[in-house]
Amino acid sequence: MYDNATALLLVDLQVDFMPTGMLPVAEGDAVVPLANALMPRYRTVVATQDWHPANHLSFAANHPWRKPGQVIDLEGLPQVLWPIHCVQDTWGAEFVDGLDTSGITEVFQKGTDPTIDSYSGFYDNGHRKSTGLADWLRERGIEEVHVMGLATDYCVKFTVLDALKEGFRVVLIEDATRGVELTPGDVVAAVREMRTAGARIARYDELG
Ligand code: VGL
Ligand code: ZN
Repeated sequence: MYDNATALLLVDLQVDFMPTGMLPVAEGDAVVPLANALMPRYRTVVATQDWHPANHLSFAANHPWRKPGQVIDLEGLPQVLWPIHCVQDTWGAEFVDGLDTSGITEVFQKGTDPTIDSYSGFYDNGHRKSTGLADWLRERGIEEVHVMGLATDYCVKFTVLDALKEGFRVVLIEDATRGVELTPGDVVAAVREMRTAGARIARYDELG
């Protein structure tokens, strides 16, 4: 059991990010047993949930003639276009079946504004609106967060970078994450970026 100042952050362990989902992450299912094994060690477990309205502008389908993988300008920000995924109240947005959700203390949803994407669990991509997660953690005396989940090169990365900016110590549980890897090398680059920003990179079995 960790001390009360340490929280576990489970990023986007949702049906659509599983290998058979709408935005498949290779081996995304492999991290679910690690989440289940880790949860009992923490007093505070936060799960983020990508939670888009059907008209979300990160969906290629909502832009005529665009396809997934293309990058557009969305209200002044570069936006990768994705397949339709994690639509609110659909099966794809649910936590994966195998996840023991009874171990989750609180869920933070993101990506609800159709005009801006939100990879981080803390802020949207323009840092315009907060989800309230940082204050919620601080109110509970959390000083350190251990982060795992999907996807390493998007939501995990931006959650880790924002956690560091908010002043938390951050441990990335590297082998409990998997990436989208739109371009080969994206995952390695993302881990390097998190390390450079101040995250400790650890393996599941090093956590103790
Ligand atoms: C994610 C792309 C779009 C993620 C969410 O969870 O990493 N990636 N929406
Ligand atoms: Zn999304």
